[in-house]
Amino acid sequence: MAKERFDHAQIERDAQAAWEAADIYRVNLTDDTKDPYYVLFEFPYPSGDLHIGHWYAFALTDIFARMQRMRGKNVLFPIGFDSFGLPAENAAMKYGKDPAAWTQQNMETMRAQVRSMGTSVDWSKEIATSDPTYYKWTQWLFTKLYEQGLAYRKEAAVKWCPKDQTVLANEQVIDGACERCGTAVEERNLTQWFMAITQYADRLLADLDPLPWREDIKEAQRAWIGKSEGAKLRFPVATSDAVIEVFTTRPDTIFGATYVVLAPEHALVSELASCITNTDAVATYIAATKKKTERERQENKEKTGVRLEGVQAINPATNESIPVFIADYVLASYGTGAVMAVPAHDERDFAFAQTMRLPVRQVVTAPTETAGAYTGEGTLIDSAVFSGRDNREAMDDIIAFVGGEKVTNYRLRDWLVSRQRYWGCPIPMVYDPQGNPHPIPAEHLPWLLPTDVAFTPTGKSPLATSQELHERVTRIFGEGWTPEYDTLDTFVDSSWYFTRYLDSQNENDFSNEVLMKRWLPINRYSGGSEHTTMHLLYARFFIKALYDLALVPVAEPFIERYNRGLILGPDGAKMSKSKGNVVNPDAVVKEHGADAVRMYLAFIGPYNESGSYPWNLDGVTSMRRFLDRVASLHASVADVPLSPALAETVAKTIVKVSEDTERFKLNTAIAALMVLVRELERETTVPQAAYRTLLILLAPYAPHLAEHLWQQCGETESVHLASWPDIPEVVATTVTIGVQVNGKTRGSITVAPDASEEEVVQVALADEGVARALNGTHPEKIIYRPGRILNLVPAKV
Ligand code: ANZ
Repeated sequence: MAKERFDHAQIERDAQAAWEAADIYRVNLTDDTKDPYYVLFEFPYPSGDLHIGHWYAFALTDIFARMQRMRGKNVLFPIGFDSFGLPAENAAMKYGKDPAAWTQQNMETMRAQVRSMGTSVDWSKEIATSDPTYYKWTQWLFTKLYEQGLAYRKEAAVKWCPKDQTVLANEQVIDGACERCGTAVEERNLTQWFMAITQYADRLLADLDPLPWREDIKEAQRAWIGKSEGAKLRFPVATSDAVIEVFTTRPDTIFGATYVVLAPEHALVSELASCITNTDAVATYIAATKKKTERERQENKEKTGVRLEGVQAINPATNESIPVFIADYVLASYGTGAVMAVPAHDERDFAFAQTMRLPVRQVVTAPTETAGAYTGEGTLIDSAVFSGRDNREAMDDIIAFVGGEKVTNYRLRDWLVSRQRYWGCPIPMVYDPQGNPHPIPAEHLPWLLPTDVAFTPTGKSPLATSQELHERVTRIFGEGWTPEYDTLDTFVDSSWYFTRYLDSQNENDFSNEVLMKRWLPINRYSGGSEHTTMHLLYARFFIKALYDLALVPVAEPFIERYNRGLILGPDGAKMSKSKGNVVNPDAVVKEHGADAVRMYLAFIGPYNESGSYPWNLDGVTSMRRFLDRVASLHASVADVPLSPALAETVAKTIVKVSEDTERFKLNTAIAALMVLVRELERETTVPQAAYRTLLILLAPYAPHLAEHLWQQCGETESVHLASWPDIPEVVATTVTIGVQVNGKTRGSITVAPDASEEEVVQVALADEGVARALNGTHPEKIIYRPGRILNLVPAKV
């Protein structure tokens, strides 16, 4: 049956204009007749162009926000811009553009694009982190943390590109070279600002346990914090009175420690210089290490290192004299920066011992012969008086025997927040003539970013070139006082933005105490999995610190967290400009309509799982056809009663769409809508009550078309203000069918016993396991035994 194609452009324009005119998405934060519900998505960086990933992030969260609103919640669903950051500065350098103007212009473009999606965000709460009215409070909060000793200065190494004359982020160092120009990077020491996140390590861990987050997200945070219980043991240097302190989680293996390894940067290397006889080799190795990032050093590559000739250490358990090495697999910043190496029971030590042809001494029995290191538990052997004991049980006694102490170590480092960059929040500090730091008093905030700066890299922070900044400091603080030139990591800006949405115009406070009590913590926060560790952990730390200062009423910012998957290019590779596989949503929206794009993205796979899905234009087209079918049904609608069978399908659809949308399983919710539409198409006259329910259930997914059809039903109020149907108790008469792909069971689905083959296939395609097995291909052959089993055979490649 040929279906008429509705005019999406017209429908979208009308709907968006009507919503704006009636301001239906503005939330009254003080309304206490409804339950508050705070839905948040990660605010975007205004890069200037909304890509399909933004759609995936915003439009799908919007589906959930819309349903919550229709279910009677008072929904806060805000948007803002994370508008400080490097690209604005790069544009300034490349094209001579003013970063502020460039950013403004990009925000303007993006606002229009976000509107085109048909999102229900409340624009009245908008914030931009680069706006002085916002960063005034970033600065004020920084000074509060400084007063608590939670922001402090110390010297730290940074990666430095001598050609570009700039500090590089870790991600900008590739194989020891600058990402942009390929020059070998160097290391420099700079005095920089840090936040004492490590003081909160234990609380960040403990408070994670009760959160209803996906276990893998929690696990990633735990691993990032990396709490590790072990011991500090002392290995005296034989030829001097120096002592090498090692951190180990396996003190039980000390009788097998046949050498010691220092990080190349370890202070002892220079202290022992007079004993070292192979100085040149050592210096060369240290220079090579400086070019690598910590991440590169931890990669599982072949181990390298250099022996410190002339230096020997004493194993305190065996009293044997053992060699000492430097090797880059030992990191200066972890533990004590030195390890006792036990090649028989540690993989990295084993690999190193193989390369260096060092002895391997087993001290824990292994249940079976192993080719590499045995890292499991067992009975101690070759361990003097401890031989024969269980390794775990003997642990404490061995620590005492060698005079060591138990310690807890964390992988988490304090958070380096200084950036030698222009387009960021100025760190609100000044220095007196003696060089002591002082926070800038509140009456001088916002401490404005100067505009008379040179962007050409000179090796100094761009702020150092500002005449105005110098004059400002002298005028306010006096002769000899100097400004801080660094700006803050943008992760500081984004660690508290969600509190600002509650009172974005407040000139006297960073947020509003009463509203924070009512609206925090955030009910559901959706975002990208790349933010699992840094942003999510920083925000949790920040809120805990502010909680301790009695500035916020909660110690955890987010109740639920949903990480979305990734939309890949049509070729299945990660979308990137260089690969030329970036999908421009504007063109697709123009052609097929915003609703079809929203629904396609919702149908592509479960939203709250870490899958990645290739973009497929055919999928958008078929979603559009589905919407055309919904529109065409309208002609057959009449006020007739529902048959009992149809009433049951409607009831089941309500249950399925409500439950699945609630858990962000948007794909299976859509599959249920498809089943209902198929049923309605079978009726010669479509009962009005059933059709109206369909439109309400569809409204969060296809907000424009649902609005249009709702008005056609004679309604004058928006469908988005309609009440979600009550969720009926369904006495289920369903069957469960096993689904095979190529004869292998990949999932099971639940459908009505009389479901058609087409419906069954539709539901099966939405099943996660099945979709994964099909891997983006379409089944060529379908074998269906009604009510029992479905076998899908994909086309051969
Ligand atoms: C001896 C040993 C024997 C170890 C054995 C392990 C197994 P986590 O769990 O990550 O804390 N280590 C200590 N400091 C290090 C550093 N700065 N750089 C690289 N490696 C370091 O791991 C702690 C273990 O990692 C320590 O325990 C140490 O090796 C190594 F059968 O000591 B072990």
